[in-house]
Amino acid sequence: MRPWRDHLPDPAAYVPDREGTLLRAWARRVAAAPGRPLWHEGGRWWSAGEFAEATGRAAGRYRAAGLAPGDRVLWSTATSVDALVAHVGALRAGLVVVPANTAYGARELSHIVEDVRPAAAVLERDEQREWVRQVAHAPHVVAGPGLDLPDGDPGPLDTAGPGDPALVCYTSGTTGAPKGAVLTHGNLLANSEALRVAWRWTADDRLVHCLPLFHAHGLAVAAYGTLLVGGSAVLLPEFDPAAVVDAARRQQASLFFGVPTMYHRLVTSGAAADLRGLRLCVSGSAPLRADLHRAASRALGSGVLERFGMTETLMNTSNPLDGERRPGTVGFPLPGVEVTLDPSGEILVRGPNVFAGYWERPGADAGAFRAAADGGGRWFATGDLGADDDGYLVLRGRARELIISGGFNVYPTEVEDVLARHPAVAEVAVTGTPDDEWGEVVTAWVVCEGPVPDVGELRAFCRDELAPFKQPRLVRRVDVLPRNALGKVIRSELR
Ligand code: MLC
Repeated sequence: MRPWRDHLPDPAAYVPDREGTLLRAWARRVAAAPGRPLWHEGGRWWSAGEFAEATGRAAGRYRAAGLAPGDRVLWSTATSVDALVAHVGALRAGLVVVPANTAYGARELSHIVEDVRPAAAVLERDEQREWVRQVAHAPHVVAGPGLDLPDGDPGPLDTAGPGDPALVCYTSGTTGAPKGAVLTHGNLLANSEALRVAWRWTADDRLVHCLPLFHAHGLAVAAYGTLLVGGSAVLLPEFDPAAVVDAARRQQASLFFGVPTMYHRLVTSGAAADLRGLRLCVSGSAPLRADLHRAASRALGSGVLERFGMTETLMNTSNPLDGERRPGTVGFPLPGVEVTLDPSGEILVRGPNVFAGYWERPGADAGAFRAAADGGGRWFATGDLGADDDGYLVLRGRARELIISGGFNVYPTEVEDVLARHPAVAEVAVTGTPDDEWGEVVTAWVVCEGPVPDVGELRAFCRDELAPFKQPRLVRRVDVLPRNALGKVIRSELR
């Protein structure tokens, strides 16, 4: 892999600040230019100073509610300024934010609450607030994104150090329940700094932000990056091609970040051609097929820049801003990040972006990290397989089973466990089927003695247990599931 120093026009521009935090770097930006626009929502701009004040007030509300540094805050909200105020306010108070998908149902949310034992929960939907109140470790503070709590003295702000936890982000392995990846304040800064340098992201940039905030892409890449560089972003509550074009034009945006499904919709709707004014369009969270890459780049008038990251490491590699943005590849290691391949081809990563470990799961840590032969710190084994194509990293599938649908991760075993309980299903295996729009769609291969339940029935059956994006979209009947000598289903033979 081409090391990052070789492809940056000015490697000296990357001066890692290992003592700092994202919050402190941002506080310096605000102090220097409090009047600069930061977030646009509902027809008006929030200035950086206004947002800083609101987040300080939010920190005071958490403190008044009895929360202390290190306490966890479950946070599951739609993309909005309120959500960001509640989020950044919690970080400023030294609280640890636990993002969760707003599509999660009672079972998915309860697991997180039981595991991380949050002191507070900031939740978008009324029913989510009901569910978490019923869990054994129910948080004692439950609020909506507007943080409708009494005001209080925030005390000292931004005191968390680089090694202190900032986020616990839940992600599944192939087996077992989702586990929390602990990301530190130092990880958040390192990630944003690397992107600032690699994409030459400046205070003059303006992003169209239509990603969910509860994942690394919308949060750590889009929102934190905007804060770090002192730039601005137009927040859209959902992805709609016409709304993206409208926001980009009216607010003279320069950046768009999306998942491949969004690029597919921008191309097929014809909206991509109206985004030619943008300086940079970045794709991530799932592989961008080379043909879609080319079609989108043609329509947008400049090459889509594909990059590669994951919850545990935030961003790892990126195609170059200058030079060839090669379709079908995810480019080179980002500043400060080292990437290598083990003998089986699994991608290993180390650097200041790599998380501290899984929340209260030393066993999972032992499996995820590998000692380094050079004594230079441990490597994180990503579970993705890669190859080196003339210095560019190419993703070659996954060492562990995972379906990526529209940029959301779906773990086959979780879906299989639920479907197997359907009375008509004797056996089931779940795989991802390639799909133009979604990248992959969840497919259930079922063995049934009687009639096969149709997809509508299976989705209805899962409704209380699985968020809609995990539910099958295709159902295929098979007489038997292919198994190896140990009886394990060979999913790769089901495609
Ligand atoms: C929504 N649906 C999905 C889905 N998203 N089904 C499968 N996969 C998905 N990703 C469901 C809806 O619940 C609905 O179900 C039906 O599909 C139709 O919905 P839609 O209106 O067409 O979808 P939409 O709401 O427009 O959502 C599509 C999307 C969204 C692409 C905008 O999926 C999205 O925002 N994806 C981004 C994911 C993301 O940010 N990932 C980052 C992970 S971080 P029903 O049953 O109601 O009909 C990470 C690290 C990194 O991976 O490197 O970035």
